[in-house]
Amino acid sequence: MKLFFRLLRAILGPVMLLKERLTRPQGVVRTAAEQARVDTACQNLALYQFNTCPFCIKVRQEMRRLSLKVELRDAQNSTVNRQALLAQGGSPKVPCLKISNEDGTAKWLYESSDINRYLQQAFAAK
Ligand SMILES: N[C@@H](CCC(=O)N[C@@H](CS)C(=O)NCC(=O)O)C(=O)O
Repeated sequence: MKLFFRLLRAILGPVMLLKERLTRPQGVVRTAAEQARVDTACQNLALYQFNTCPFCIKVRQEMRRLSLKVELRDAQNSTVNRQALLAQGGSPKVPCLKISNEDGTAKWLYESSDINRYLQQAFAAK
């Protein structure tokens, strides 16, 4: 059974990554000053994710559509990232967006739809 799922993942993974590449959205274009402001704001964000998780791909595509440079943290192959996600976020589930605050606290936002809604509200053109 384990082997079956491993095989399924091995086949579907590259297909999903190819589809992600082929359907890559055009990012919104901002003025240089506005993009610099957005880039600075994105330094407070990190996406814990798996490369071939469809929900993570959905969030990555939204980040591309909004032209957001958000650090991606592999929670599948990196023990450090996986442990941080579980210990600080409370669940090993991905995608999860870590939103760091100036005072050192952080919010761990789960659920791809909620993450995309947050990104749209924070970064979509007004
Ligand atoms: N409803 C969630 C589904 C997320 C989900 O099922 N993620 C899977 C990977 S594709 C996961 O984290 N599985 C590991 C786990 O639940 O511990 C969303 O839209 O973000």
